[in-house]
Amino acid sequence: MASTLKVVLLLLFSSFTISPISCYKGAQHPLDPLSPKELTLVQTIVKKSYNPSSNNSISFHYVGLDEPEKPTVLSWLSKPSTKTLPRRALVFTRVNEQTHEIIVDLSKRIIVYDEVYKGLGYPLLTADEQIAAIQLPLKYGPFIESTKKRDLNVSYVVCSTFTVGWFGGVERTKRVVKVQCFYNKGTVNLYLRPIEGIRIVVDLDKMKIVEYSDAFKIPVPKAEGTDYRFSKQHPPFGPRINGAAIMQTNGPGFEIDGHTIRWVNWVFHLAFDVRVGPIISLASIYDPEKHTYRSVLYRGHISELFVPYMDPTEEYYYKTFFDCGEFGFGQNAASLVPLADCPNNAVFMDGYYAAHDGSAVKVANAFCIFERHAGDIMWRHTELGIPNRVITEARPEVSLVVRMVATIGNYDHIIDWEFKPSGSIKAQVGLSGILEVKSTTFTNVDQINEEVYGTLLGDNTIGLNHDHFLTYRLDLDIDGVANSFVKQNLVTKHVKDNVSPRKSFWTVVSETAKTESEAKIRLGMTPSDLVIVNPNKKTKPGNYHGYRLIPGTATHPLLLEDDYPQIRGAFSKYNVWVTPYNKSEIWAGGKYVDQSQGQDTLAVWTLRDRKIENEDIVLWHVLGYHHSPCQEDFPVMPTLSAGFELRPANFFESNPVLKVLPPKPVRWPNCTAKP
Ligand SMILES: *[C@@H]1O[C@H](CO)[C@@H](O)[C@H](O)[C@H]1NC(C)=O
Ligand SMILES: *[C@@H]1O[C@H](CO)[C@@H](O)[C@H](O)[C@H]1NC(C)=O
Ligand SMILES: *[C@@H]1O[C@H](CO)[C@@H](O)[C@H](O)[C@H]1NC(C)=O
Ligand SMILES: *[C@@H]1O[C@H](CO)[C@@H](O)[C@H](O)[C@H]1NC(C)=O
Ligand SMILES: [Cu+2]
Repeated sequence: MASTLKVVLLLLFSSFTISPISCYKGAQHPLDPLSPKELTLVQTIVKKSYNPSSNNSISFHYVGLDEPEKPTVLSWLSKPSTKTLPRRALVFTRVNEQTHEIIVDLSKRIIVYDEVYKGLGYPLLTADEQIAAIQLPLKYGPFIESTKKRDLNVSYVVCSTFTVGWFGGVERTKRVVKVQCFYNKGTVNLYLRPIEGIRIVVDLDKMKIVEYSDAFKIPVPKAEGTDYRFSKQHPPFGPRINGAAIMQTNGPGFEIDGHTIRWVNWVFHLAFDVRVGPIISLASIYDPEKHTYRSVLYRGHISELFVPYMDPTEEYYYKTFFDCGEFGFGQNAASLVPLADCPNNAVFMDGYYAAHDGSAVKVANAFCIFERHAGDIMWRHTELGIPNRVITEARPEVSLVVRMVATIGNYDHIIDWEFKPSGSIKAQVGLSGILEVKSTTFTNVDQINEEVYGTLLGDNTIGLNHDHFLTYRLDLDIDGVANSFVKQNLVTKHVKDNVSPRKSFWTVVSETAKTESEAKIRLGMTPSDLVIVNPNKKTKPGNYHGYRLIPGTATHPLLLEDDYPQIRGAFSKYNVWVTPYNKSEIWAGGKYVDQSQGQDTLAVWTLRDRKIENEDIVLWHVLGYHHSPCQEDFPVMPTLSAGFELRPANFFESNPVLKVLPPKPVRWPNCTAKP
């Protein structure tokens, strides 16, 4: 056993040194997110390009890596080089009420592109401008009057910004947000205590209230029972949750080198982006038979999250949010809490983004990375069929998880990427946090005599119906960039001519999608396995190397297709889309989502019906929930998860984890804990 171990380790080690992965020691990885230094440099270069003596104020709405062209990255990786590729930043700014699209060459320290964006829609809202906007009502005479009228003490009023959406007008609107206010006296759970009847519109460029009305009043729901802090709970308590800790006497089983993570048979790159949060790049898996790493996922990340609420009344109709493109997953990343958000064996990584003024902001512990020992079984078999013998083989499952939490106002999104030694990649999003509710006069469902657009969760509180549609952009490169998308339809066949006692069976009828229109799929309609294959690489028996998409629950939009929010969120129409790789098609709801009119969505791009067979292709997967709230979601919602799996399908010649080396036994120490 010991000698086998040594041999395998040596093999692994020698192949490591010839693998492309270790060739960039000393140089910066071309897909690294912008460092704080680079963010500061962008700020300096961009600010300098505007006349500092003028009164123009400039705000930064997106600063991210301008991703180098894919062939450039791949050739950099394949050649042993310690040279850092030229670094460029993509920047969206607002100057003089205009949006600028800028590319900064960080290596040459110059702006290489600067154009005013004249199209529809606006960039990400910054955190700072939202903080400024929510202060405005608190000093605004008519609002103070309104709080008095409701017997509310304005010192306990907290407001929040909400994007306004688009509802059919063709004229260009100002960059405005709606501000809704809440009463947090006696609770920190402000979202469960909305102050109804007041309409506030703030112009973000002018930073002032431009519309105000107070139409009616309804008492805010009571504070009692809304607080989620442990210190505010009253008996009866319980149950007590049993604690556990992972012991890894040899430390973590993974290695982090800059942003590159190596674990067991995987290597991948992890980046932080202000808009989409975690980005997994260049995920490759080691094939011990081929003695090499094999590419699986060039780039994978959430592209957009569409959350339309189902209350069409004047006070709530506009709530149709695009959480990535309007608010930013990275901008709203929470600092993860050790031992609660992540287990004790987790390692943390910070994230950085540019603030409103362009300066670098650190999100401490934005990511955690940990080995998951969940007590699951990787594979097993008990053989009872051989007389007088019982043969049992089992291997414990261990996986590697990368986690980030984006808290957009009331909702918390727990974003996980999980890698398994078997070659599977699982992506999962857990929803937690607070529901969006409205106040009502009803205290019991028996009193309800009108449409309330949700569920009565308690006295005076309606949890509003809504959807969550998440779209993932998955640029799979299965053993190379040229891939095809194959629908392996499962088709019922009739047994003819009475040759069998059976009447029917099903068989697989494969269909390769030639163009984008052939790859638009609403899941759940016809049974099929969806596979990205490399049509140029076959296994020994002749099957194409591939990876299967194993979807989770299929959710389809219920809004009318010509309803304005649905036009903007048109990427939710299908659960699967495939497009040819295009560096500028990253954000499924469009580059400028705030107040967009759906002019730049995945649905629009695919109207070109481009060729996708044996091309560099990108798989888009939309998953979601229709969320009709229930009382258990109140006052804070137990995590609800959805996800999917990317799983090798004829990628390996046989079970890739047949010969995993079982973990060494971990010694439990005596009862004395380490200080
Ligand atoms: C800048 O602002 C000051 C005071 O607000 C004003 O007097 C001046 O004319 C402005 N200059 C320009 C170039 O707009
Ligand atoms: C409002 O609340 C603040 C802070 O608790 C308190 O100091 C103030 O007296 C209150 N105002 C009124 C009118 O009750
Ligand atoms: C890439 O996508 C953008 C945005 O959809 C489009 O304008 C451009 O023409 C595309 N480029 C190619 C080569 O298709
Ligand atoms: C404690 O550790 C010692 C030596 O490491 C071992 O001999 C002993 O059995 C352990 N005691 C318990 C209760 O596990
Ligand atoms: Cu929900």
